[in-house]
Amino acid sequence: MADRTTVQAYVVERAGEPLGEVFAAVARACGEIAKKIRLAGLGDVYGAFGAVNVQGEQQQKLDVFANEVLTQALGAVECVAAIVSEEDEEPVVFDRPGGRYAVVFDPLDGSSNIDVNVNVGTIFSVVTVQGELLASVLRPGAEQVAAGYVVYGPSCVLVLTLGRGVAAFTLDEAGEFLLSADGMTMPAQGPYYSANAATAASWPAAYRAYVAGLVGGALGGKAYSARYIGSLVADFHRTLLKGGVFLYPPTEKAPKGKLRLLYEARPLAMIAEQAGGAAVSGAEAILGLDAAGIHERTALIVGSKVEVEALQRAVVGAK
Ligand code: AFP
Repeated sequence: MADRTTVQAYVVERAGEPLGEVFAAVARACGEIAKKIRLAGLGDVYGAFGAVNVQGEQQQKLDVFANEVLTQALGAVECVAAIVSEEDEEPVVFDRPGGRYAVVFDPLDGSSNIDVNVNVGTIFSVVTVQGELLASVLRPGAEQVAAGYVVYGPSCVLVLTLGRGVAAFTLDEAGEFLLSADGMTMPAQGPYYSANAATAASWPAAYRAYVAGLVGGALGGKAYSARYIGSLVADFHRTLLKGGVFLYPPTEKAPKGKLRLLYEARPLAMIAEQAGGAAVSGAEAILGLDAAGIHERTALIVGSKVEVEALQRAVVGAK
């Protein structure tokens, strides 16, 4: 049963006023995005915006809207020194003395699903700016101060970690995210694996054998079932709640993986670890990886400990 604890109150109590303001801005912006998504069919918001972003992807109108709303909301927060967005080639730097955090985000992940009314999400991470901005955001994800995501689903839920556990907040009718779950834990092993099976022929052999093993009962005799939405936040949210593994392996088309290290893999890895799960890029923990650039891609295997560690063993063994 939801209590009346808002995101801001929760964060202020555990991490202080400045971070509370960052989360209040994110929550406000995501509330606006949720409203826009809910009414998408009634406004002129479906479809392509007509431009291609830095990733070479067609921007959807809602990508652009979500990016603007988050940029404006975070730009008004005194302690935010800069933002890094999937939609912007370079970081947006706010010239202010009190800036101590950079917020890194994917404003609307899975946006190609919008037109068919399938769940989409916002993913974000907060890092401390120490010295040079770029060096600060590229440092390994283990140094993230906080991370979270919003899943725009049948209900709109914001999940966050401040580095001490995981909590969820549900958007109410008045537009406020209220605490709906605290101390969330991921099952140690789950019933599902989640991957784009259409790309399996071009995965490294260890990944193909691993998934065949999951289906064939190699992990404790369980025969895993498949679930794949193609919207990372939704696939991750199910994995967090039900357990199992989400994997986006290297492919021939994307040998380094498709997903982005800074604003997709790192925040979800932090949440997974804080909930008792794990996240690797293959042989290595996601949170230990350095980044060479803000839009760097990675393979991502995230979920329950049993499945992720089994994958890691398989990849290390294949080397
Ligand atoms: P879009 O934002 O372009 O829809 O990409 C979504 C995404 O980055 C992520 O949300 C999914 O997990 C992944 O792509 C799905 O990729 P495939 O279509 O290659 O399975």
